[in-house]
Amino acid sequence: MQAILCAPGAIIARLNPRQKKVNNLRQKTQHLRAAAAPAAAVEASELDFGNYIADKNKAIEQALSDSVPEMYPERLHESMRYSLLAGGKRIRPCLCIAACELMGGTMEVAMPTACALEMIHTMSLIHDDLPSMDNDDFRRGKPTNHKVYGEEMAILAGDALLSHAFEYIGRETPKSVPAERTLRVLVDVGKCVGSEGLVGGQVVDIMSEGADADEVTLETLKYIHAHKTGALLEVSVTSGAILAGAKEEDVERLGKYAQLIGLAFQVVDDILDCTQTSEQLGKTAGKDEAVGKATYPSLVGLEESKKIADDLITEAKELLRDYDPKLAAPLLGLADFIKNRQN
Ligand code: GRG
Repeated sequence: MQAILCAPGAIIARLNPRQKKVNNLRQKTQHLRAAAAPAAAVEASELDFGNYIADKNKAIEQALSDSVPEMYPERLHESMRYSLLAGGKRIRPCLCIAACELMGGTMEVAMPTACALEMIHTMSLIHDDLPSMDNDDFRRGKPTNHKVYGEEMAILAGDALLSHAFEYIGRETPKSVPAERTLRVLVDVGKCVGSEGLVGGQVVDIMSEGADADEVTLETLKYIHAHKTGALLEVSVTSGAILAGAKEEDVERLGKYAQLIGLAFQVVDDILDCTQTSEQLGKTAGKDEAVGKATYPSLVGLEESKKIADDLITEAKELLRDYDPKLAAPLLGLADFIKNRQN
């Protein structure tokens, strides 16, 4: 999380004119564009990415369903399963499995952690949609958890998914994986969820929302993106690599790849929020503008935002250049998928 993460310092820089900030952003992202101009672009070779994702997603859906059985108290488990099995692109589990396989591991080794990451992601969506947070009625094309099960149950289903995630990694990771690798994954995932990760990003996001969008600095926006969204994507990749027994330099390199796709993911998310319909997104579109949120399109415009996302993805793929193209193809494809996704 270190390289593209800027501590916000002061959350709001007052008297900071919009144009100055736009220029500032252009300057600050210049290095991204400069660095992202390789002699020959790195591409996913010979992989039918559609088939690859379909295969992985089928296995992930089954494993997710098995991970939270229907049991007593029925209503709680139904609520957990409602959101966990509501669809979703399953990007985090796919990243975990693809990184594990690239580093010589297997899908079976990564699957418990892959499921746990999706449990954590799902619980963060359930809590994010609550009336006290974003107050959303739709998610993944369905009524949000609290709309169906009520607020108390939605909070508790999220809590249960969060604790189950850690139990699941510890209990279900195959015993062939050395315990210190599993322990490291548990520590890393815990860190990326807490005050230095997702929760920290959400808090800064909430604190920034009350402010005039013109007064939110680029540093703050980057902090929010890197923590709220990037942290979980990063640990998805690095945990897969760690479980496979990757060398430290590979874990670090893949972590950098993940930081770049993580930022691109959020830039694309900002773009989609103002270009897609609610039907296309499966959640309320246009919310950022409605609540006056600072986003990449609001700061630098739509075209510049697309360019920034493109450059981040190109740079991320460049980091995979030294790996066997066949083995790296899934992570290359996932980077493109993040750039080109429509929801
Ligand atoms: C994690 C303890 C804990 C608390 C949660 C509410 C909260 C704290 C954080 C909010 C995190 C949040 C909602 C981040 C947004 C991340 C994001 C861009 C989600 C959309 O991800 P996709 O596009 O969604 O992968 P699908 O539905 O495809 O899985």
